[in-house]
Amino acid sequence: MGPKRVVILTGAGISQESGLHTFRDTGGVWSQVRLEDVATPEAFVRDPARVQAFYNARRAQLLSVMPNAAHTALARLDAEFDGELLVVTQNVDDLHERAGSRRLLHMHGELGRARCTDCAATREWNSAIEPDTPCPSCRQPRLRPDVVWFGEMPLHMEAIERALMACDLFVSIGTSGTVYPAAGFVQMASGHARTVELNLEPSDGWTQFDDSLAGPATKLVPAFVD
Ligand code: BJW
Repeated sequence: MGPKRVVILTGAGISQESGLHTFRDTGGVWSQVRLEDVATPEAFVRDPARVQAFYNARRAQLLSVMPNAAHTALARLDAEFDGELLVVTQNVDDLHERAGSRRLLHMHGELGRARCTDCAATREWNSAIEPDTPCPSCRQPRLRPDVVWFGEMPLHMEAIERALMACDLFVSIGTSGTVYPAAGFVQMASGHARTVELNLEPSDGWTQFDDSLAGPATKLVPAFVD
């Protein structure tokens, strides 16, 4: 009998072959810019223009990349699997939904959305946010990318924890497993679920998984799904 309740966690590695940098690999985002300068609430208070420029560039780049075979395989699973399925992505790109995934939660937010720090309204946002761009709801120039920075609370945690406690298969794809709380998901699923890691190379926490398969996501994920 196959699994009935599946949770899949994805990280930057699943989008690497689409042309998006990961964070911690050689040449990754955090080797080009210090995370303390762009991915904390304190950085945004200190230098909002710099933080907006960093996200404006990534938002523009996102328009030029496409989902790859790994995203497509997960979308196929979404369409065909008649048990409970939840894809939890740490990625702020929209490649899962562009591939067709529907049962999906973005725990670190979305590059394609803006949030007003004044009135809290969020909305789709695919162009640049300049320091003087007004919020369409309250007209205050207080927009920020709707992403989760260090020290901020990740999104949808109740629904994610509920799914993890009930799942019988947990699969982690393309993540270094260094950022919490996502790095702790394998422990939450262990004991009642089979846990599998699919990553370019074994992550630091690979020994916590029942199985760890090494290779590129575009090869491993379609093979795992089919
Ligand atoms: C391939 C591949 C290919 C390459 N195929 N694979 C407990 C202990 C210690 C610290 C903490 C803790 N709890 C919380 C913390 C603090 C902090 C944290 O975890 N720090 C650690 C660094 C230690 N966590 C937080 O602050 C989080 N908030 C929180 O916990 O709130 C609770 C709270 C709040 C307030 C008060 C009290 C409690 C928030 C974390 C937010 C992370 N945000 C970022 C930026 C998002 C926006 C943006 O994109 O700019 O999220 S940081 C960045 O890292 C991004 C990613 O989602 C995240 C994870 O990275 P990921 O996806 O794993 O990428 P990489 O590069 O690390 O790994 C890629 C992997 O892919 C590698 O292994 C490659 O080998 C592999 N790969 N090519 C397959 N082709």
